Amino acid sequence: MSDFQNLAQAVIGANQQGVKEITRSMIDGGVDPVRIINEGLIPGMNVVGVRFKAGDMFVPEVMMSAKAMSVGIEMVKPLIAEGDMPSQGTVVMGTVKGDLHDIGKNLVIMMLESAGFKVIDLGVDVPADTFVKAVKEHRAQIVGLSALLTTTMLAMKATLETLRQEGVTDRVKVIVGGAPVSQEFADQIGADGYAPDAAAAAELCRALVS
Ligand code: B12
Repeated sequence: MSDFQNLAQAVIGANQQGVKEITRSMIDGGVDPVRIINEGLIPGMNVVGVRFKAGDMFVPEVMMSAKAMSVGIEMVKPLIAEGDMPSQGTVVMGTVKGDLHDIGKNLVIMMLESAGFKVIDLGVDVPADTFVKAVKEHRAQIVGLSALLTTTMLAMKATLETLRQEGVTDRVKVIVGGAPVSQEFADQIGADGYAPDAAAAAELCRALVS
């Protein structure tokens, strides 16, 4: 098995020590940190997702895998954010009300930071008003909404409506994402953009501010 496969396997097995050791040896071996994430850590978490869906893994195990994944992420993060890139602008990011998933959002944040954006992370279960306040306070150019549940896609729509009512959408672009979200849904609710993954999210933000 390749290092990438071993790393994915360690995430699947919630083997924090394994993730730590393999990630360390890959970093020391000069492997591109973005590849460590995209070809090792994320594929591992994807398998966890499939098994969870099939009922072969349960919530506590999924959380342990998520924890193992974040051990690796924390190790590569400083390497990606390295280099004093000029700020491209400010992005406010959060997972919408009722939704506690944040692994994907955190990955998007990491990619945005590495692309030179300043990111204000509002965390999870974020009420619409908090987004409004943060955009005003930080003079953000972009707001990113994340949702992982079909039920909280409705909260995403409601959040966008609040941003519109408060006049915030006149000066910021709203982008949306998360596993159940699609370009079609983004168009339907009138978002300015959608991206299927963290790398595409960084591209999207670059395009929106240029
Ligand atoms: C990990 C996980 C959990 C963890 C979350 C831990 C955490 N800190 O995030 C825990 C165990 C807590 C959890 C809880 C629940 N979960 Co859950 N969970 C998952 C799982 C397995 C993986 C999600 C994940 O992290 N994926 C990896 C990341 C990297 O991918 P991602 O989030 O999609 O993000 C990427 C893109 O979507 C995009 N992106 C994400 N956000 C944004 C934002 C913007 C602006 C942009 C541009 C892009 C973008 O970029 C990211 C990086 O590439 C998924 C299954 C799946 N395959 O999605 C189920 C899943 C999302 N959960 C599900 C469910 C049902 C639940 C619970 C209701 C379970 C329960 N009965 O208690 C609760 C809900 C809690 C709540 N109120 O939120 C369902 C949702 C079903 C549905 N259609 O609504 C899923 C799909 C599993 C399933 N098939 O049943 N879950």
